[in-house]
Amino acid sequence: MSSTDGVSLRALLESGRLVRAVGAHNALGALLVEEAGLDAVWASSFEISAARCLPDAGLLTMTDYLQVAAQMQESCSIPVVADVDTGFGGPMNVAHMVRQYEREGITAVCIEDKVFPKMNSFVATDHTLVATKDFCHKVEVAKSVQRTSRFCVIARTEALIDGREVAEALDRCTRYAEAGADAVLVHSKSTSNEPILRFLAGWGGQVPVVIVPTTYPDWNAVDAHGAGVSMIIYANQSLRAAIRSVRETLRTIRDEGTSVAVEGRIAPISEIFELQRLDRWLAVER
Ligand code: SPV
Ligand code: MG
Repeated sequence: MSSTDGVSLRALLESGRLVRAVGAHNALGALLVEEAGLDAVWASSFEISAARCLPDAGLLTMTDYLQVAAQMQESCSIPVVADVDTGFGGPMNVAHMVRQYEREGITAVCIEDKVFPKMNSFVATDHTLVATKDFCHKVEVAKSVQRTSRFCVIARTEALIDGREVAEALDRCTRYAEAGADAVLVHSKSTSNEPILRFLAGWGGQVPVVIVPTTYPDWNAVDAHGAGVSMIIYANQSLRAAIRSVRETLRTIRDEGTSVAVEGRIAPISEIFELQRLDRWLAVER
């Protein structure tokens, strides 16, 4: 089942409950997010690029990202929130992107206000932003071409990533909401939640606020929700967990000459059959 049939991000945001999304880079990762009882999958540009051993620097094409997001949405029934960077270029690229993503069953995209090609927010480099009015135009274009009312556009500001003041993040997000954004994402690389708390104190509540607490992970979800956050994205923890775990397993196999020592801590084949929904496939054959 895809989220064309299932619950949309819009419905989750409108419920007033905290929405928790977790990053993934393929269909299996998306299914694991759903299986864990989380609300949405973040089709992370960082994870999807890393899965190709490439930096998150706008190297992959829209088609590359869309293919992964669509496969994720096919594998699970919770909404996939597609991280579409800058929208892959200018307003025309944004229009094309929204049409293609919506056609593939994606119900939410997140576009950010950096210059194309962007660089991952945690890289110590330039994070130049486009002018506020130019990004508002992208948001308006995205909203004007969507075909169904359930499609959601999250407008993300990188103002704090670019070292600008909370006041600018607030001004940008206010204008993005006025341009039609269904939610705003305020990203931060601070090791404290303090800039986000100041943002929330100044936010008028026009649309829901989304955060990505990668560098301030100690802020509990319940407390963040209480402070006015509607959605939290745990953007890359699955990938980081997988890398650590696979490395440890491979080292053990290399050093011990057998896989005996890892057998108790790796998934049995039967679990993989379940994730493949093998029973259902075999029923088709019968
Ligand atoms: C991603 O996961 O690709 C994101 C979040 O956009 S960040 O890596 O923090 O930029
Ligand atoms: Mg990204």
